[in-house]
Amino acid sequence: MMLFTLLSLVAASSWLPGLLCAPAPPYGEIVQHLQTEETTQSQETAQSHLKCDSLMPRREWRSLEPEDRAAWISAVKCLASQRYRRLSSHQSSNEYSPEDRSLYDEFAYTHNKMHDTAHTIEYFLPWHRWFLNLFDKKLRATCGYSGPTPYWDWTLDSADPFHAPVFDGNPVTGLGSTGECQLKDCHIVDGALAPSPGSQFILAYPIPHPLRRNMTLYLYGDVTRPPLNETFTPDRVQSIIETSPGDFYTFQEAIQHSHNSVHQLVGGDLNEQCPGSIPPELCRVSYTTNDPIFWLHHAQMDRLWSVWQRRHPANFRAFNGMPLNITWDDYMQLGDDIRKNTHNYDLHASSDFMMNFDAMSKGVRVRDVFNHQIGELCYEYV
Ligand SMILES: *[C@@H]1O[C@H](CO)[C@@H](O)[C@H](O)[C@H]1NC(C)=O
Ligand SMILES: *[C@@H]1O[C@H](CO)[C@@H](O)[C@H](O)[C@H]1NC(C)=O
Ligand SMILES: *[C@@H]1O[C@H](CO)[C@@H](O)[C@H](O)[C@H]1NC(C)=O
Ligand SMILES: [Cu+2]
Repeated sequence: MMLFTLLSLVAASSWLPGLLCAPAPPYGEIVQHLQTEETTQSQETAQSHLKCDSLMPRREWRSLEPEDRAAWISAVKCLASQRYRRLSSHQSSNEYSPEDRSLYDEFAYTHNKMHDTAHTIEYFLPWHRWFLNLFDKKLRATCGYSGPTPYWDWTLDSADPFHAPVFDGNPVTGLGSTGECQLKDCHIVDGALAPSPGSQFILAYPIPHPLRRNMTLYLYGDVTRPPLNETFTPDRVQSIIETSPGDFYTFQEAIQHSHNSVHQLVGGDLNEQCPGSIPPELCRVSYTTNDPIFWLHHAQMDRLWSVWQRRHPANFRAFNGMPLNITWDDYMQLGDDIRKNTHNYDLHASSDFMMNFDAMSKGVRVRDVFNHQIGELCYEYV
């Protein structure tokens, strides 16, 4: 009982509006201590079943009021203006000096560091569900954002992706369009994130640079390939949601292809393309969260998972690295035949797996993020 009371207090306090964006403190100061991985398993389970006082709404970007769009963008810029120094246990000699990094960059750092445990494997959707939640809470606690969490439903723009409302060039409410690749190494030149005398949105990784985009309808600009927008039409996505009831991995594999196309279509930072001054061999990094569209794009991914979870009773808690009826013994007998037409199967995939978020949060079990309407998540798509 004591435990529950204590935990409710913690959960409630994380929703209190934080300080409004203050001027960046002197370089080198620790701005914020992030949580460590000390939470015990019993707390984990208890916390993940707490009922929510209310559900935070997540809305499509174009349905946000212009004030909310402006407020979300300025909160992102606020986070990017907070200097941040990593806790000493996570410092290493080849890292950038603290004055070059912001709290916003911390998410790019963590995303890159955890890349291999969070991508092209079954933990992709659950890992990003928690990661987005961390970002959303940081934006509210540190920079006072209080509006809806935005997502970008790219199916609505598949017929004409370059004119999607998310690429609006309005200097206050717009996230901006493509970059200037001829003269400026693909730096964006319009919208509220473009460099301007009174406003700098500079990303630290892999080297300090303004936001970059390089939109294209074709992967690598190769017009003999199918246009990228074919993979995220409303029909395609609907059929992905309808097929494979109960088979999480098959759903995730299919939807991940649509997701990849969106990264590739936007190009630049979102597609992990490094600034031109970096030699390609030093560019094996994933700082894709540099582009704030990342958060809208992945909220859409999270929403589609949520839609799929509710589409069929077998889906809600479905989780697997391969079809569920195949056991380890089957695999030992049948060997690679079982893997035919598949890849990245993890026979030990389990919803008990504790996902790792580096210094950014405690570890979180897959099963603790199945339901985003309880526990520490408490949001809904509207
Ligand atoms: C993809 O986008 C292009 C450019 O806007 C458009 O001409 C084409 O019809 C779109 N394709 C689909 C399948 O919607
Ligand atoms: C922009 O993307 C195109 C392919 O879509 C590529 O050929 C070009 O090199 C890219 N430009 C830069 C500066 O990265
Ligand atoms: C798994 O189930 C499917 C259909 O339910 C079946 O076709 C397949 O043979 C089963 N696989 C194994 C290894 O039992
Ligand atoms: Cu990612």
